[in-house]
Amino acid sequence: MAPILLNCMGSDHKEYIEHTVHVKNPYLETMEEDILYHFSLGTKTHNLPEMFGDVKFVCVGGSTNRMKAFAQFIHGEMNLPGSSEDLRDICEGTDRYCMYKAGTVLSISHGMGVPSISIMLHELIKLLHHAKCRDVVLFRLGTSGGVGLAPGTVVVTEKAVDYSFRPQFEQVVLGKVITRSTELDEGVCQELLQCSSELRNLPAVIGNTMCTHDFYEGQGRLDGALCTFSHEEKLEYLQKAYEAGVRNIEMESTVFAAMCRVCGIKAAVVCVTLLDRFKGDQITTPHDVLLEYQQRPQVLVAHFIKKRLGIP
Ligand code: R2B
Ligand code: URA
Repeated sequence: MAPILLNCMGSDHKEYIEHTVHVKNPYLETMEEDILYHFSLGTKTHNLPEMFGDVKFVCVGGSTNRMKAFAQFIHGEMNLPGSSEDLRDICEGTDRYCMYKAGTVLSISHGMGVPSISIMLHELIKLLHHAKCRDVVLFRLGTSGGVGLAPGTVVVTEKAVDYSFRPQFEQVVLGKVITRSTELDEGVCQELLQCSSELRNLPAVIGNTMCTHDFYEGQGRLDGALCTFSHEEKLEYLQKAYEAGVRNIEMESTVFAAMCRVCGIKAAVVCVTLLDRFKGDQITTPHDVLLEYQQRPQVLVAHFIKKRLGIP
């Protein structure tokens, strides 16, 4: 039905739909001002089209330090003028999230877990809409627990799945559960895998990513403050996950995929695995090795962005 509808609306409209960020809220248009509270930005206090209108790539990740480091890294990789040390936190009016802009790349932190990233995504999607951004690609760069993979492997997510390995995200709205699909952009996913093959020291696979609402019990860890299951039961669950195509476990991918999909934004999830969950729960890898692992999603996505922009 959708293509017929689009044809009726004419090719200009179709082009508009394909390239812009869609907010799905009729009330937004009626608001005189929109305050993006957790970014400390607003439509009356800031000229959002001027500040962000040229943004083409948005990279989000859990930690503020990592996303600042990514902005500085991509600034250097893109040979942008000025010093990367001079990049300022655009959200300095709040300590909820940080935001840096390097050329056409925006780097933002989202904290840990679904509620934290979903608040950030509501405000980010509105920001991109108010700024009239076009053809934006959104990446989540993160860490994860691997399922049957060598630590340090980067997983590019095919489908983000829930605790039952279903490609869906459940949101409670007015006391009722709304289910949204979590499929990600296949083209961007394949392009990222191709990019990984062009880089040294960047083992990468495509696989499903399981998103949980907890790091310990929710991910079947035996080392939390609470544990109600046996070692055998943990392994049985991980084996089922593996058989369902799950290759890593983290805490944000389903809502990320669902919100981007509804709003027509091409999106990808790129997470490095810090350990193999079949082999343990505690993260015992030395700090310097972990730091290098955490740079891998950044290096991969930087390569993707440079390739898209034609930067050698
Ligand atoms: C990965 O790492 C964090 C937990 O340590 C969480 O934000 C995630 O998805
Ligand atoms: N992040 C997670 O959510 N789980 C892990 O095991 C490691 C990082």
